[in-house]
Amino acid sequence: MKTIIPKSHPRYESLIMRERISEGLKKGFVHETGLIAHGRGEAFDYIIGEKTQSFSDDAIQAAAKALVSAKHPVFSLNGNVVSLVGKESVQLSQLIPIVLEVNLFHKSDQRVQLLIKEMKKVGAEHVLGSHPTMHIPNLDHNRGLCEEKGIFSSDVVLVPLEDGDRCQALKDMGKYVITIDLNPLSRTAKTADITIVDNVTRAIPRLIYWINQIKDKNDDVSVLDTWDNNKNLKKIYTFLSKRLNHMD
Ligand code: PTJ
Repeated sequence: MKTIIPKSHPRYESLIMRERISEGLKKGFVHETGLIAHGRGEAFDYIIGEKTQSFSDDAIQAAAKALVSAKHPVFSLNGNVVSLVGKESVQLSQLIPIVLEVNLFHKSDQRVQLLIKEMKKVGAEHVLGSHPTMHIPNLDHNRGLCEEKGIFSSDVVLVPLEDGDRCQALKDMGKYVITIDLNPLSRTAKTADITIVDNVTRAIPRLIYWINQIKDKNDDVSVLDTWDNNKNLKKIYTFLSKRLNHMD
């Protein structure tokens, strides 16, 4: 039976996310370990303050610029992302435009098909992922499989909730990697070119906001050489340690 969560509940947003992930698991979108990943994310979100902090917004703005100036941007979707922000991902894909590709850590044809179907149900016209003929070099197992017209030939790739190995392998291919990861200590966070330390449920709508701000302006939107990801991560570590020290 579906749990009804009253809007007045002080932890409404967080509980709704849990419901979506749990529904995603029942429908076969989310892998069972996706629940663990979500719990880890929740813990970091709690410490971050469950809002988009200024350092995250700076990273989102930089990501917007990188995506708008990209020649062949690709958005890599997994089970958690489709369950939490499927609709918003479609909006983003139509706005830039950006190619959508279902690319899973725990790959199975069945989950790929289910997720593509779900993305189409929420408005996507075309979603790659069902014909992965290429392999990301130096990434063992079939989690390295990807589509030639998608991730393989992308210049900028948006990979939320990613694993460190694949993030590194994408960088080794010369891709400009943007990630969204609530854990600023993860290997992915440290490896990506732009790390957005925020919940994907807040980061994607905010990314849409920033893209709308810059998209049709003729300003020089190049960010690829100017964004200092390590500097931003250091700001986050300082923020977190101060916050923890002042929590009574
Ligand atoms: O659907 P699949 O098969 O591709 O599997 C997806 C998961 C997420 C299970 C897989 O990629 C995985 O195991 O990821 P990790 O290595 O646990 O990394 C996920 C990262 O995302 C962790 O650092 C979490 O803190 C973070 N995270 C979890 N939920 C969110 C999040 N970051 C942003 N927003 C969230 N809602």
